[in-house]
Amino acid sequence: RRINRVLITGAGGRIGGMLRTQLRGRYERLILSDIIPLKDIQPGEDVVTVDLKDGEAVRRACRDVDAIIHCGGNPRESPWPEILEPNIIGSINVWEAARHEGVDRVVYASSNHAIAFTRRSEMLDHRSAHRPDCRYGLSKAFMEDLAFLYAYKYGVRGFGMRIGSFTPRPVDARALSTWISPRDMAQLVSVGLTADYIHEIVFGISRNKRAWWDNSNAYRLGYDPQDEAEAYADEVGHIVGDDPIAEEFQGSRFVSMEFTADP
Ligand code: 15L
Repeated sequence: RRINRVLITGAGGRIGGMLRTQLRGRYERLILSDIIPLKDIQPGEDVVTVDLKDGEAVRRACRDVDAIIHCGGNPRESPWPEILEPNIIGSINVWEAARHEGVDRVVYASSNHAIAFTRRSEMLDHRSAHRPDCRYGLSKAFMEDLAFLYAYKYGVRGFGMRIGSFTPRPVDARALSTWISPRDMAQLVSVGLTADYIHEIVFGISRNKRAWWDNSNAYRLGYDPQDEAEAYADEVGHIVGDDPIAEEFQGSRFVSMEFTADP
């Protein structure tokens, strides 16, 4: 099916905002949704202010949409209510709307924190079991399972990107493993918008030598990252935190915060 009308949720956020400019002019219409009113509306853009916990509003935003790029929600560890509404209820509303409005696919921002309660000595791939390292990571694990269910049961294709660290350049030693550059992020979303699949999980990282995640599933689907974090090794390789639990696990601070178990 041809993708003409694309909805970006969280279009005012860091990744959504980058995609808004990168995808400009590529589709007949970009529908941009955020909880905060968006400004500087360009030709080809429609802007809607939507709180993801409002199912009716989400459904309206999905009318006549071919694909959703779901970047909306809370991107941080937070108390339960602030995870439950935007991330859990919000995701349910997005996939319910996709199902009932006949949306072809949802390309969505999952996170490494769905699997990052894992020692840095271990390699994972797209088939590894969920190991959420915080409430936020658990909400992403839930979203992946939600996407799987709606793909196989209702035919809403799902493309889950377990994003590492999205910044203009790597910021510390951990990012030499987890970084994804803006242009690689944009390319990975394009793969999600064009490839043929039912539901897939890929890692949102550049071509990083020190990666902890085997991204062969993304490569198989056509992802060809142009950047590698290793190019910044001299610059940031010495930037290491002093929290031993954070440094031992892939999820870093997301693992060590509130950590009271025996390591
Ligand atoms: C995430 O999921 C966060 O949204 C982002 O701010 C970073 O902390 C990133 O993970 C990361 O693991 O570096």
